[in-house]
This record gives sequence, C-alpha cells and structure tokens, in this order.
Amino acid sequence: MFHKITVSAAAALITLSCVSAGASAQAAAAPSSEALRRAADQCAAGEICFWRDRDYRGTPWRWMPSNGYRDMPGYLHDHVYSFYANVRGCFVDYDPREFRKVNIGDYAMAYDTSFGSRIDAVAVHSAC
Ligand SMILES: [Ca+2]
Repeated sequence: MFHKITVSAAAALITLSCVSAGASAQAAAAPSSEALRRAADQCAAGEICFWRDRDYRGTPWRWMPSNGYRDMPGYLHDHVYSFYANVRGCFVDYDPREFRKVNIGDYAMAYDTSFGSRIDAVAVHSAC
C-alpha cells in the first residue's frame, strides 16, 4: 500500500515539470516574431532596409538596386544593428575591404553581433 502512493506522487511531479518547460519556451518565441512583423510592415518590395537599433526599432534607411553603390549615412557606419532584405544586394566594409552577399529574405535583428558593426556601404549584388 505504501509503495503504491510513492509511485503516484513521482508521476505527478514529472507531469508538472513538463508543463512549465513548454510554457516558458512559448513566451520566449513571441517577441522575435513581433519584431519581424514590424520589419516586414516597414520595408517595401524591392528594398533593403537598415535600422541603427536592434529589432527594427525607429525609422529605417532604405536602399534599392537602382540607387547603385551608396555610402551609408554617417549614423549607420559600423552601426546597422538590424536589417531586412526584400531584394538582393552587397554589403561593404571599407577597412579591411570586405563584402557580404545578401539575398531576398535575409534579415538580422541583432546584426551588431556580426557584419553590422563593420558595414559602411551597400551595392548591387554583382559587386560582391
Ligand atoms: Ca567599417
């Protein structure tokens, strides 16, 4: 009789811990999809949009292939902390000279952890 009660208590504990792990994973996913929706709403077809801040906050600077090679505005040099690409392009760092190909659908919400802390210019895809 005593043995049977112990087993049921252990089973109840296992069930509780599974429920709480699922709930916290769901909460963590929500903010990033909201940020991506904000980026998609602000960035038109045929454009690459660049934000100084992470998570597409503030007003983006826009580039289209018809603009050709563009030196970015000063506030974005080495400081594009998020971007969203609806067209292909080529990101450029001046020193050391380095290029990054960008394809349609590419994006980064925390680009400061990568090339966003080095980018200075944007050009057509074939420049890469
Ligand atoms: Ca640079």
